[in-house]
Amino acid sequence: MKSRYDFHVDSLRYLNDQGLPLDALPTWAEESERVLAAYRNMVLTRTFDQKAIALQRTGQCGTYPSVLGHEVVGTAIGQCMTPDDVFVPYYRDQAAHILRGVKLSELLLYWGGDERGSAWQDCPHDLPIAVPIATQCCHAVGIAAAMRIRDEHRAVVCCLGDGATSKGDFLESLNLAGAWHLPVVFMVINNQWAISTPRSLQSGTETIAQKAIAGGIPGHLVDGNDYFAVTDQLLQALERARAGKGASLIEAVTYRLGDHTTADDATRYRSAEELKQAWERDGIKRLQRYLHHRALWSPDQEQQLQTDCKATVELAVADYLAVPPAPATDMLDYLFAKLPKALEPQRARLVVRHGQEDV
Ligand SMILES: Cc1ncc(C[n+]2csc(CCOP(=O)(O)OP(=O)(O)O)c2C)c(N)n1
Ligand SMILES: [Mg+2]
Repeated sequence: MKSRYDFHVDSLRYLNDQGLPLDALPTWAEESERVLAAYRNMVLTRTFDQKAIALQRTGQCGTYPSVLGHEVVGTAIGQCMTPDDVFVPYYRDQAAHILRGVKLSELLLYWGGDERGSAWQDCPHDLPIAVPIATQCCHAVGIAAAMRIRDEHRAVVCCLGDGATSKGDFLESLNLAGAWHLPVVFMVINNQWAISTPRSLQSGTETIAQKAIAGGIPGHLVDGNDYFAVTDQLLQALERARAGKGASLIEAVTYRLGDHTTADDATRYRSAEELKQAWERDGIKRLQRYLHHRALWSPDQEQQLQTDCKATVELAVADYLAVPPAPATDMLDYLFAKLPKALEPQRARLVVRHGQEDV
């Protein structure tokens, strides 16, 4: 019997767990300012994350999905994309949002239950956070199709989780991206869990990257805790997309170090030992060790960074808490072009109860 088609999935890793290069690093890694900026963004993201959880625990924020463990991937995305590209996020992309220009106070506003937080002031063409799983993949290919039709040299980065790759929205989008050679990069963040469903039960495929093969696009596996690997693979995928050569899928293998959201308790379904091992592969620690090896970082700089990040986050919290609540009538006014008659009494009651002007 003849083999008709062989496929392969490549995999990329540059740093070992101790932050030492396993091989020669890509040339762009010589730009130490870029690498330092990445590290600072990861620490800022983690500081923000801790504060957001604390706000939820004290009744000052709604249900919040921790980004703990995803900081490397998000930072690489934020650095590799150009302002003209379009970011199509899911709900655990805080690190990328920050570099795209989203304000921390906007993120808090959104997770505080106020939709006005989604109107990113400084990056209006990035999409809002998608909480419904995988639906953003359809939006991403739609935007990428528009770019292709207009012959623009831009690209879309669409983020999703390992669990999202089991959904039809993702598989249909992948198919279209391949069939139409669309300028989109699917960044699958495989954090080993989809709430309480482990990766081993999520899919029969050995890798998620190989799902790309069915769509006729390349699939790459990267160590999602390795800043150099994620960045290098993404730079190549974006170059390919902008050059009109089509879509790619990158599976970034990492670990969700926190609970699924503040409404979850992961100790009920995963072992302390598994979590401990995952912490040993933490990407922030790994990059910090690399910076120390290269004599680019010192304990004093670390302390200063921690202080600066805390101050930045506190300012954002103050901005967030100072936003007056949206009028309760907004939930009706923005849902209907013309309010149905049956809801008019409800709207009138809201006006009375909240003392708002009927506009
Ligand atoms: C359409 C839809 N179905 C179910 C849910 C409930 N839900 C929220 S998160 C989640 C798991 C997603 O896991 P994964 O894609 O791996 O992303 P992660 O949360 O691990 O980052 C599910 C099923 C949802 N938000 N939307
Ligand atoms: Mg997951």
